[in-house]
Amino acid sequence: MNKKILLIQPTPYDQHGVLVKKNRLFFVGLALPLLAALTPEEYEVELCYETIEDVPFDTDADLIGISSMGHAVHRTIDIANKFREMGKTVVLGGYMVSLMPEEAQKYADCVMIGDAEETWGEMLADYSRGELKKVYRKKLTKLETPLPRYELLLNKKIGNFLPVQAGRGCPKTCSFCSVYCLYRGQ
Ligand code: B12
Repeated sequence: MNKKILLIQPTPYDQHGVLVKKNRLFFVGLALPLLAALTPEEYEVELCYETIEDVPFDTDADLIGISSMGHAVHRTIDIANKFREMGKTVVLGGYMVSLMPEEAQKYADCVMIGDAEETWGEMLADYSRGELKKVYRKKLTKLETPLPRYELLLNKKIGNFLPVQAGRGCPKTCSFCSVYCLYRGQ
């Protein structure tokens, strides 16, 4: 088992089953560079935003982390299946997985529910000992989060600004919103 992790944000399929690709992803999500920042230094971390780049299926990384949003859930499953067929270990996390963890477990070696700040390091330690658990879930009590590894984004085709996060969750309880479904107004 090597010390390299590939983190992927899948792109959705369009109505014809073709992957949605763009020249530029103007507003990049922070989940991947944040997971990279939570990763111990001995690991090499590579990020892939599939909307603007191709998934390197020939990667030598043994551990593959995939972030899921609802619109790209079918692609998430396809990528997970392909890597697992190659014998890689697949960890799924993010909004969609957190809302449907039982379903997600069918396609992954490990599922992380909710925020990863307090579980990512534990999962990596378990993984390196060969004791990976099927599910990790720890409610965030206080948002103490490192600076995302922005330098891993700088050479990518993104907008000319970088996002920052001001918090997590939302005090509103709008029935149509995934943030409410996950955080329940907290
Ligand atoms: C930035 C953002 C975008 C950006 C970038 C998206 C991208 N693909 O990278 C843009 C503007 C492009 C965007 C677009 C869309 N977005 Co958007 N977006 C966000 C936003 C505001 C912030 C996300 C973020 O960076 N958060 C900060 C990071 C650090 O937090 P996080 O993502 O939650 O990650 C933590 C955990 O979830 C977990 N985690 C996340 N991924 C993984 C992976 C692994 C392996 C593990 C272990 C853990 C893990 O660990 C992280 C640290 O704790 C969220 C709302 C929100 N407040 O979170 C919506 C949100 C993610 N978006 C959403 C939606 C619906 C969309 C669109 C589909 C909207 C549309 N109809 O077009 C499009 C999709 C476009 C596309 N092709 O990707 C929904 C997703 C709902 C769902 N069920 O999946 C959200 C939750 C908004 C909402 N109110 O419902 N979005």
